[in-house]
Order: sequence, then C-alpha cells, then structure tokens
Amino acid sequence: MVNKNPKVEEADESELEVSKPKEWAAGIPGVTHSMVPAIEHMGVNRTRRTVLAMNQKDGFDCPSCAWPDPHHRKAFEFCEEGAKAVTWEATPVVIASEFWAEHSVSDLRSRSEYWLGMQGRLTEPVYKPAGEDYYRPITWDEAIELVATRLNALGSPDEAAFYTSGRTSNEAAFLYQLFVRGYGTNNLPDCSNMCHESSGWGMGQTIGVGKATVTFDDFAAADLIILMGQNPGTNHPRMLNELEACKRNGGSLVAVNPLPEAGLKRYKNPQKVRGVAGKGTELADQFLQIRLGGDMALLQAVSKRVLDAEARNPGTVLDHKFLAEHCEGLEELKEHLAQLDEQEVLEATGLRIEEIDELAERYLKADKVIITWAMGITQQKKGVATIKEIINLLLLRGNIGKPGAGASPIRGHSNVQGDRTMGIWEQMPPAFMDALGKEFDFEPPREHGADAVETIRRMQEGKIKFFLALGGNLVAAISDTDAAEAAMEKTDFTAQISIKLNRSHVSTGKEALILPTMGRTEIDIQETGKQFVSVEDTVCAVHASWGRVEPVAHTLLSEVSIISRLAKATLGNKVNADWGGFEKNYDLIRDHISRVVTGCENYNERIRQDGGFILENGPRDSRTFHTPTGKAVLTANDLEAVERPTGTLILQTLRSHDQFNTTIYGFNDRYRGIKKGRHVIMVNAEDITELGLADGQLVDVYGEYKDGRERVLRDYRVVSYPTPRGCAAAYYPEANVLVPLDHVADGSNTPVSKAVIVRLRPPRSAETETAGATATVGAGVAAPA
Ligand SMILES: Nc1nc2c(c(=O)[nH]1)N[C@H]1C(S)=C(S)[C@@H](COP(=O)(O)OP(=O)(O)OC[C@H]3O[C@@H](n4cnc5c(=O)[nH]c(N)nc54)[C@H](O)[C@@H]3O)O[C@H]1N2
Ligand SMILES: Nc1nc2c(c(=O)[nH]1)N[C@H]1C(S)=C(S)[C@@H](COP(=O)(O)OP(=O)(O)OC[C@H]3O[C@@H](n4cnc5c(=O)[nH]c(N)nc54)[C@H](O)[C@@H]3O)O[C@H]1N2
Ligand code: SF4
Ligand SMILES: [Mo]
Repeated sequence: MVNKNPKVEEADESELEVSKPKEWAAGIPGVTHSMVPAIEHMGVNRTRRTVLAMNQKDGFDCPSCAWPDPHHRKAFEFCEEGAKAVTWEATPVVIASEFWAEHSVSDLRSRSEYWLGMQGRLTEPVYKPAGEDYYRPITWDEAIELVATRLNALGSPDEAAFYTSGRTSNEAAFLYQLFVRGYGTNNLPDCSNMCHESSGWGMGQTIGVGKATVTFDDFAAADLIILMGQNPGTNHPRMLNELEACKRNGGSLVAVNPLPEAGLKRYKNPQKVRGVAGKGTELADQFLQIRLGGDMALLQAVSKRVLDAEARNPGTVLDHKFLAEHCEGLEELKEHLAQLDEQEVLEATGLRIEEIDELAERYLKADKVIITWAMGITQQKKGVATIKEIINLLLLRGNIGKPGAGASPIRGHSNVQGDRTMGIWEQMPPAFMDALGKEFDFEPPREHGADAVETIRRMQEGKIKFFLALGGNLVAAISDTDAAEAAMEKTDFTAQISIKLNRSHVSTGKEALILPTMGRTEIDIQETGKQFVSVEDTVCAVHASWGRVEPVAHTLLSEVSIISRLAKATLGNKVNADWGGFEKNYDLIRDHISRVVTGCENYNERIRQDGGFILENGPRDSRTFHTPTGKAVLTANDLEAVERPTGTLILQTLRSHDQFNTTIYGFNDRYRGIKKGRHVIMVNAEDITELGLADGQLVDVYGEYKDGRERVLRDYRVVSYPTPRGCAAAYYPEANVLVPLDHVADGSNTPVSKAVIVRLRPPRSAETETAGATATVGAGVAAPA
C-alpha cells in the first residue's frame, strides 16, 4: 500500500473552459476516460481484479448507482462512472498515522471536498477530544468503548441520531437498525430523506408500494418511455443500453428536462461497433424543455387530454376494465381536471400547446408505457403531488401491472432501496416493529423518529446531542450548509463510519470519532471464512456481492463487525441477539432477516440462486394494491407554480459528470462542455443580457428566502447555457449553501434542491477592486433586495 499522502492540486477556477454541450453520451471515450485513471491509481492487476469483477455474478455490486444488471453478463458490465467509483474506493493510497498530527481539524476544514477525498483511504480509528483541534489514532477497543459510554450517559435515547447512507449492505443495515431500536430510538435519518422520499410517499399513498413496478426486461419491451427529471448519461449510464434496446424494438422515448442532457439525445454504445465508429442511436423522439417545477402542470394537461379523447370516443381510450376492478377516484379526477387552466399550464411549463398535444398523442398511441423519474421531480416543493400525477396518468390506461409498462423511480445510491427494506426508516410500520420485537425478544420504540432535516433542527435546538453516521456526508449533503455545520458543532459527540475523509469529519461535535471501514470491493474474511453481503437495486432485484481485492489495510473492520461490536458494548443483553456470532458468519444475520422482513423468507437460500431473486411487488405482479381500500387511488392535486419575482432566477442544484454526490472526482463536466471548474452558474443567454450581465463574468449568487439569514455563493462564473428562460443551474454540494433548511417538499420533508430563488449581484470581491470590474453588471441585477 502507498503510505504517503499524495500532493493534491485544488482547482484554479480562473482556468475555467467552456465549450458547446455534447450531443451524445458514452462510447469509447467514456470507457477510456475511466480506465486510464484506474490503471494509473491502482496498477494493472488491481484494476483487473476490481473493474472486471464489477457486476459479475461472483463479483461485487457496483458501489455507484442503483441501476440493475442484465441476466446474461458480458465481460465488461460497467460504465465510466462505475469505474470512477471503484477507482476512488479501491485506491491503494492510504492516510498515514502522521497525517493527523500534521493537519489540525481547522486546517482540514479549509480544504475542499475534493482535496479531502483525495488524501486516500482511512485505515485506523481516530479521536478528537473536546477542546482539541487534532484527531489522534486510538485502538478499536477504545473507540468502541467511547461510543458505548457516551450513548449510555445520555438522558434519553432520543438525544441520539443514527444516519445511514445508501451504500451500506442489507446485512449491515439490518444490524444497524436493530442496534438503534434496541438502544431505544427511531431517530434513523438517511440519505433517502433527501432523495426519493417524495416517491415513497407519492406511490405509497396511491398504489400502496414505494418501489418501481417494473422489471429490468420491461424497459426493452415498452412502446414508450417518458423520462422526467433525470440525467441518465451521467447518473445511470447503463440505463442507456435499455433505452437503446427499447428503440431497437420499435419503442419511442420522450425526455422532459430543462436541460438538453447529452444522454437523452444520442447514445454510442461502447459494446457495439456502431457505437464506437458510427453516429450512435438517436434517443429522445421528443424533448420537452420544461421550466423548473413545471412537471405537475404538464402531467395534468396530458391526463386532461386523455380524458378529453375518451369523451370524444367513449369506451375506446381508458382502460375501463382495469379502472373498474382496481381503481378508485376517477370521477374526482375528471372533475378536477375539467377546471384545469391551460394558460396556467403554459406559464408553469414554458412549453407550447403543440408540444403538450404531441406528448398526449404519443401516450395515447402506446399500449405499454413506462414513466421514469429522479431528482428533477422528487426535490420539488410539489414533488409528492407530481408523483401522484405520474400515477394518475399511468392508471388511466392501465399502465401498471402489465409487461412493458409501469412507474419507475430511478434510485440513486447502489443500495438505498435495500436499506429501506431492511428497516432504515424513521417511520417503519407497526407490522415490522412487531416482527423485530418478537424475533429479538424486546419492545422496539413506537414513536416516529427524526428524518434528516428534523435531525439538523433538533441539533440546533440542543435536543440531539449525539450523532453516528453509517457512511455518507450529511453536513455537505443536507440543505443550508452553514446552518447544518453550526448544528453539528453544537452537539457533544459525532462519530462517522467511513472509507474516506469528507466534510462531516471536519465539522464535528465537541468530541469526534472516525471509524474506518472496508469498502464493497474488498475481500471480507471472518472466522468462518469469506463473507458476502447483499443489495437490492432499483427494480427490486436482490443479489449477493463478493469483495475481490485485498483490503487496503489489515486494521480495517467490516461495517458488520463495527456495528456488532458497538451494539454489544452499548446494549449488553438488552436485545436477544448473538452479536459475536453475526460478525463471524453473516448467514446468521440473513436467517433473522428471513423471519423479520416480509418478502425475504429463506433469504440464505434464495440469495445463493443464480443472480439472486426479485422481491414480490403487489402492483407489478398481480395488480394488488395495499392501500386502505385495496384499490389504486387516482388523486386530485392542486397546482402550485414556483413564483419568481422580477430580477431573480429559479436555481436547480445538480451533479456534474465528475462526482458522486458529495464526492468530487475531478473538475470536468464533460457532456455539458464545462471544464476545470465547478463554481459556475448556468444561465440562459437572453437572461444574461436582460440582467445586464456578460457571459463569463463573476457574480455573487444570493438566496432570496426571507428568514433573515444571508445565503450567498461568492465569485461564481456566469456560463451561457441552453436552460429555459428564468431558470439556472449550479453544482451540488457547493450550492447547498443557498437551499434553506425549511424549504422542503410538501408531504415528504425533502429539501427543495431543484427550485431555489436566487439573485445575481456583482461580486463583493470586485467592489473592493476597481470600479471598472463591475461595469458590466447592470442596475437590474445589482439593485439590493
Ligand atoms: N455519476 C454519478 N451517478 C450518480 C450520482 C452521482 O452523483 N454521480 N448520484 C446518485 C444519486 S444518490 C442519485 S439520487 C441519482 C440522481 O440522478 P439525477 O436525478 O439524474 O441527478 P441530478 O444531477 O440531480 O439531475 C437532475 C436532472 O433533473 C433535471 N431537472 C431539474 N429540475 C427539473 C424539473 O423541475 N423538471 C424536470 N423535468 N427536470 C428537472 C435536471 O436538469 C437534471 O437533468 O444519481 C445517482 N447516480
Ligand atoms: N443541493 C442538493 N443537495 C442534495 C442533492 C441534490 O441534488 N442537491 N441530492 C441529495 C441526494 S439524492 C442524496 S442521496 C444525498 C447524498 O448524501 P450522502 O449519502 O450522505 O452523501 P455521499 O456523498 O453519497 O457520501 C459519501 C461518503 O460516504 C462514505 N462512504 C463511501 N463508501 C462507503 C462505504 O462503503 N461504507 C461507508 N461506511 N462509508 C462509505 C465516504 O466517506 C464518502 O465521503 O445528498 C442529497 N443532497
Ligand atoms: S450504471 Fe450505475 S451501477 Fe451500472 S456500472 Fe454504471 S455506475 Fe455502476
Ligand atoms: Mo440520491
């Protein structure tokens, strides 16, 4: 292993390069872009053992996104983004013991997220005592004892919160929630609270299950796939294979997005000769460049057209049999949509009537329709209601519970869905709690716990004093960065189980602990031999994942080991669980999962089947809807447009091509033509002119939320970009500074990261320089609010 800290160059934002956005995604450049750094960082052997084992049946599950694997695997079952994630994790560079004495926490806090992540893998537990500015290495026994002592000293279990990020395996997640509930709280915030929480509620309340109602094969079998609020070319790259397959089978694709994302337009499949040399496959047949937050209006307008078509030709348009047998609420929906104001729709969407008509015609022509979506839909104030509108549109023509059709939220983290199945949720239903209590002979707490936003609020109020994280980087991922950091610093004790350094290790409680763990790529050997873990992808397929390379250090413990030891030290005999046994043999954990988690019966046997198994899903398998009436519910939802005062813009925060959430791999957003920098705000050319700005100039970006707190991103460069008028985009996590903690989606409490009102002003840095530097900024923009 490489025991020295590499020299890491921070980005020089003044070197920003901008070129035209790309028209196509993937192809050979995608693969070479990933393989060169892989070999450079890991050498040929480690690259071969990791990248080539990725997504193979005897290998490990790609730790990046939650896109599923095909039944028949090729030799290369990965994409550029998967290779980057693996290179970042399996790098042999480790943080040496001396690092901690050389860098104070204050020094580390001045570094960028990129710099922190590039220091290499964490290998030993380190502890920062209260009042000190340095971490120092301690033993595992000391670290475990410290957590147990602090937890057992709290006045109430609800003074602690236990976060989970979606890379954690099913086995670790199951033990973690047992530990937390055994300790006595449901404060189990997770990354899903900031991600697909709106999908869970929108689907749960209408069709009784918050998961996709499609299988992998349905994509290729669909007549029409409508992709909403999603950038698959970067965030789910191998999804493009299935979109291509759908086209090849005669299906069509519609993309609804404010940005003309490369992966929505044209795809060069790196596995095919045509993809290497030719022009690739034309993807979207129709591209609707919608305004931010306009989807709910669009969906209502399309459903209204479907109902109008039925009124013109009674009995021929709706799926009457399905609606009569399986659904309720049709009359209410009809009544509600009859009132729809088309002018309001045009304003909210920014689209032309003909574009909406065309989409409705495409929908009516298709027998099998899938609608997919991701963060462009869920991270909106009306996210839950918008998802209910997706369900409305699908139900009208029976597009749920038949092959080639369905609702498909596309999950983010590779196992975020599995973690929820295992009980990582602050509001698990009573039936789960009953089964858990019975299995382990204890009384689980019944009161709902705090989600991610609520956890920060309770830290602000001094009610949550202890924080433990199983992966992730909550301080950087949650909204209102400054407030979140202050809240975290107000706590007494924070501990992070992590593989690499990040912002959450340097914005800590008074005492802080880092517990390094093994990644999914690494071979996990315990007393009874080699262990595997299991995960669930976005289409409910559960399968095994086997590490394939030597762990970067022998001091590392697996997540299962760390949690078992923490639980044993903290709980003693409070729950009837063989914590020591779990660590030695993960089959024992899976035996418990079989008995507690519905759908996971005979888990050990089924997980060993070729390719794993698919969890049951009522709507998908048998049109069974676990709602109070047993029927799927068509819902009437009131429109609410995003209001934009004059002189402001609606900002969305999104991912570049060189990052995984808060992990920054590099400074290029290749498909969008933005290179060597991240401090940019993408704005429509006409808005740039109207606001009196110049393409390429620096601005300060101010949040307009009126709660007395100043929110600003300084020295951002304006980049002219084909986004709709009035809409802008900037990269997350940096832009989280602008998202207010209280700006959350109705009904899911998810931060509204895709519609923040901002105002651009001349940069403060320029005001102190020559007057000439601000000359290009017009009064309309410069005027203070
Ligand atoms: N390489 C890579 N892969 C990842 C991740 C990563 O960071 N890097 N993150 C993972 C995670 S956790 C997640 S949740 C997923 C996220 O996957 P995405 O949801 O694709 O991620 P975002 O970058 O947030 O992109 C949001 C998309 O929605 C569009 N959009 C924004 N607002 C609206 C709107 O109002 N309406 C419509 N119709 N579109 C809108 C944006 O223009 C953009 O194309 O990706 C996962 N995969
Ligand atoms: N403004 C804005 N904010 C957002 C979003 C947005 O679009 N805009 N997106 C939201 C979404 S969709 C999500 S999912 C959240 C993401 O929130 P998180 O899941 O909290 O963040 P990540 O950046 O994925 O976490 C990365 C860290 O996880 C640790 N890690 C990586 N692999 C492992 C592992 O195998 N085990 C352990 N124990 N640790 C590991 C590493 O130390 C790494 O630094 O952010 C949300 N925040
Ligand atoms: S599509 Fe997602 S899961 Fe598949 S290899 Fe790429 S990053 Fe990994
Ligand atoms: Mo996510």
